[in-house]
Amino acid sequence: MLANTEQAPDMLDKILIANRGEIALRILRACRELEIEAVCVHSSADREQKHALLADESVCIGPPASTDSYLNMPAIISAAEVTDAQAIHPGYGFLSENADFADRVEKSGFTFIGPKAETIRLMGDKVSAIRAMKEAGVPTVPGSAGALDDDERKNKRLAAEIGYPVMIKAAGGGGGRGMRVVREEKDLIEAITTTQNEARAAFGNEMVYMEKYLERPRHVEFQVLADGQGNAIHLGERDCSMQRRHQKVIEEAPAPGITEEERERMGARCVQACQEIGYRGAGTFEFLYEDGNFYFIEMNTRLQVEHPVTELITGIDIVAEQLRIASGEPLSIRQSDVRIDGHAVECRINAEDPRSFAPSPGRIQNWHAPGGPGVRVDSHVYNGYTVPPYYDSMIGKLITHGPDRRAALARMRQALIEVVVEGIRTNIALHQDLVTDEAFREGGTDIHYLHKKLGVKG
Ligand code: MV4
Repeated sequence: MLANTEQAPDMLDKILIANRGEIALRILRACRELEIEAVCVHSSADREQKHALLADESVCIGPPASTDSYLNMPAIISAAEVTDAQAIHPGYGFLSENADFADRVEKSGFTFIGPKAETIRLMGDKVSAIRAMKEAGVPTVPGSAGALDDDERKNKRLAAEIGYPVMIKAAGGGGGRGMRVVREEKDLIEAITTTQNEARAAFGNEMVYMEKYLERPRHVEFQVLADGQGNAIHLGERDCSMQRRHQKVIEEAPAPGITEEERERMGARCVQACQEIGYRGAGTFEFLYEDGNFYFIEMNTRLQVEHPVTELITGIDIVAEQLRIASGEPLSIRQSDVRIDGHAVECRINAEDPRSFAPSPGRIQNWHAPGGPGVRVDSHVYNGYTVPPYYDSMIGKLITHGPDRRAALARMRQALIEVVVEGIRTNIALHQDLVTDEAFREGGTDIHYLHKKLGVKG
């Protein structure tokens, strides 16, 4: 196995990072380890970004609004051309799951650091994603075999067969957009029509499908790596159930209560699915987990915000692996090399009002990072940094690791005491409340836990 610091002969020499914030810095750091030159692009609001200041070259790609900068495909591809970069890393969000962007990157002669455009397209359409997973032997939610048509009697019969409550979801949706719970037959037809109309307006695709609605699931997702040359491995699972309005707040790995046997069985299914669809790069299989059963809901074809918890328990640098795979190297890690060591927890620190959850941009007057054994801080902010109002409010992530869940949580409690962010409002107090919450400390709280805990407040 190659050590992380060795530059293999055929590695990429220079890449462009098409993102901002903590993830741009994370990718830059991986480039430095692999001796790959890094070009960063930034909006005019992001000139003082840490990664822009640290990069080998920086290119301003447009005004502050994302649509004019981080979503501006011609500007990003031009930046790659003028700087002579070989590949483009999209990070997460922005253009990371845009199949047309992946296509344009490749057609312009660059490597897209991610799966093939056709794979992104396959997984972007939830109906085709579920069909592909079913064929590969991944367990899915009981539901319609494909998109619904307008036959009302047939749809009512289908819902009765599945059993109420059911959920109507848009094929073009995902991440919580375009879905509706139906508890009784009298509401079914209107729910289908409304979801279709919303889906047409929001995604330009009116296709909807039906699933059994699971009342109290947990969100458990499996991390995979595949080289597109027939080799694939899984790095175990994460629990991301602690969320508010589809924004994850705390993630951890491994998922509480998941047995080694469940991990091996589900991991093997995900690996097999990767091989069957010719997957390439890092990816995540999202499942709902309820009463000991896994149900596939979506696949993310990108690096995820919460990748560090998996890195800490496996010792594998997921971003470095993405860069090796994009360089055309076969996977250097075998499944038998992957060991789960202890437990890791991640708290997402957001610049937001603790009561309203509204973004709280502004100048950070004082920033102090926590430290000590098993503490990792992934953040691009510094003393005097101004959080711009144009983008996501996440300003960094605290990630702790320990020999077991109790130890990882104890380190997180201390990290949350040590961290200082002054000048803007943050959700640090919420995290302090959560890591001392009795039910959360027990482990295994479901996706509705935070909503219920916040009660009238959230
Ligand atoms: C569901 C569900 C219950 N039953 N599907 C929300 C985001 C999208 N990825 C899928 N989502 C859900 N699908 C069935 N059949 C509940 C959710 C859901 C959810 C899932 C994961 C994490 C947080 C969530 C919050 C609300 C609803």
